Amino acid sequence: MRHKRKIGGSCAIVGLLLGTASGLVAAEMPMQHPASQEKFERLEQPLEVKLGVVTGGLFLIGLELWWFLLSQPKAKQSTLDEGVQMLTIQVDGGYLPSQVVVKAGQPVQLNFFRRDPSSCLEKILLPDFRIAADLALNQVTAIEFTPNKPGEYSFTCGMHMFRGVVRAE
Ligand SMILES: [Cu+2]
Repeated sequence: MRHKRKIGGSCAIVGLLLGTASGLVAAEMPMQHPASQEKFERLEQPLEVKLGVVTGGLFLIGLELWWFLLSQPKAKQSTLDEGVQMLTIQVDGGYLPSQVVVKAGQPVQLNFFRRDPSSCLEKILLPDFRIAADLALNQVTAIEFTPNKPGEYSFTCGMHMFRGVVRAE
């Protein structure tokens, strides 16, 4: 299931790029070649094809927005262990859960369990706490910090491609 999500995400990105690219090409062609405009008009594709490209592009853009903005899994609450708020985060094609909720002013321990071999996810960054750590494959790496103020603190992979949020309340 997790794998399907990952593949779906890549497909959505590729689809968006293709949709945007073909849309841009279609839109810019006549402007870039004003001299050959007549030629283009004669060879022009039927309206249905254009509408299809536009509709497809819009659909893919919508899919992309949904993917990144609305399909986020629900935030997970931490559990308390000897005064430390503990949470395990699976690192596999992203972060699961990608949103966690903790109490401000109390120490937090995030246990990152990296299952994904891709080098993209080998580093974890928490810029708000000046933390940068390597995640060993198939091992749990504990990251500890204390969010003193309520707010949202993000954690990302080394290249900021994957992102998660710690919400301190
Ligand atoms: Cu990355």
